[in-house]
Amino acid sequence: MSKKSKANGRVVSEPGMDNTLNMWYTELHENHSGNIFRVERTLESTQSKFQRIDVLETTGLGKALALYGSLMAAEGDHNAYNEMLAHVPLFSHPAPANVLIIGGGDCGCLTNVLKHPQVKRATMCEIDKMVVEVSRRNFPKLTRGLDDSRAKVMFKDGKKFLETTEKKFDVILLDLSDPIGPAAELFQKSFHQTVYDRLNDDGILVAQSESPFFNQETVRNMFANLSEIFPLVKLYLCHMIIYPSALWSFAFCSKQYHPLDSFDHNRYRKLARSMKNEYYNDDVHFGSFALPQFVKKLVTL
Ligand code: SPD
Repeated sequence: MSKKSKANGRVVSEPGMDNTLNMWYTELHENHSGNIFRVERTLESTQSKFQRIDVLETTGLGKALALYGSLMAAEGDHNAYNEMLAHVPLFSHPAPANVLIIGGGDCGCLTNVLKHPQVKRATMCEIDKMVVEVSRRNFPKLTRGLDDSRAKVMFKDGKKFLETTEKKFDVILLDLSDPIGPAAELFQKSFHQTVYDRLNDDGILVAQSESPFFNQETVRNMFANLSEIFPLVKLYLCHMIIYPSALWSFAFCSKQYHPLDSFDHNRYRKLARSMKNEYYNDDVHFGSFALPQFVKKLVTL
């Protein structure tokens, strides 16, 4: 029954509009499902030569970075992706002095690589300078590594760089967005062969390899290709709330070292406290290689 007063008649109001500031970021996966995060405001929105770049202040996950409408990083995701991409190979290699990151514009991987005192030089080759600039302005925790004297950042096409450099690396990390647009080339076998050639004889490559739930063909094809190049290829997982399916995969590819047999327990124990990790630890290192059956099937050739 509507409220009524003698003087004013029936009260007219729309309580459903009390909360009009009701903005949501929606990211669809395969056009049938998706992630949705509540947005307080847009902090930056710009277009670089390569892609659209947005920084959003979200309600639940703090600041978040989206490239071409796909979330890459958020303050509240516990840094799982960056820590797993960096620490799993670095604790599996006995002397990771020279590390190369291809991509990685938000600098979260670089910052984690530089938590290792064994690293003498961490080179990051990112095609889009604007991603690094936007990240530096908005994500101080992720970009801390930029101020480390061991960091060397270049703004170049990663494929061209690796095809022309004569340098060799102990560890190469492919911190890539998705296999679309110009980055697609960096997911292909010919590029992985170039990476293999630029690794030292005991080198390790880790490549992000997409969602084992939504991108099964990508995972299957990448692992088949990589297994034709590297003697040892293992898939490992992490939980990433902002990525499709919240489950993410990495390809650990090695010329010599096994990620579990070569794990350096002593070095980990010495460094664990100072690293201030939010996701990675020694148990997670080992557990991340335990695969659910549906993932195991993707990489069983
Ligand atoms: N669809 C999002 C997949 C993102 C994977 N890579 C992220 C790179 C962030 N440095």
